[in-house]
Amino acid sequence: MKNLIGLLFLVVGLMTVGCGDEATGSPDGAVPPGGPTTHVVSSEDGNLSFLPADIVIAAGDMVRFEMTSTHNAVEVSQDTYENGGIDALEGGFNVGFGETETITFDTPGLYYFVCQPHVPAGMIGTVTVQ
Ligand SMILES: [Cu+2]
Repeated sequence: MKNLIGLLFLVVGLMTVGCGDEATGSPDGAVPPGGPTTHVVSSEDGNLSFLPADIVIAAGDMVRFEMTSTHNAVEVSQDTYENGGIDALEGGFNVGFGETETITFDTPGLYYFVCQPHVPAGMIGTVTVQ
């Protein structure tokens, strides 16, 4: 019984040390090397494409959509994307004309987005989250 209590204190002690290390692992809230990255998808007035149109990122990364005044970036379903539609995906991201918004992608998968007025010109894009 005495040994068991001793073991219990040892385990609790180790857990406390573990938490202490974690708390001091990221001073000043700095993102550690290998942590989330912010990528940029932008547009230019007079240029009917996203820059870049297709990007591959890691789960937990962010994409900052920087839209100029004549473009938006609206998430759509795969079906809408493949059929040249413009209907926004319910619950999807929606960056308005001239707006800049940072979206976090936590779940791996393929995300589709379009610039609604310029779908006929092929202004569409994807975010692949690995
Ligand atoms: Cu556009």
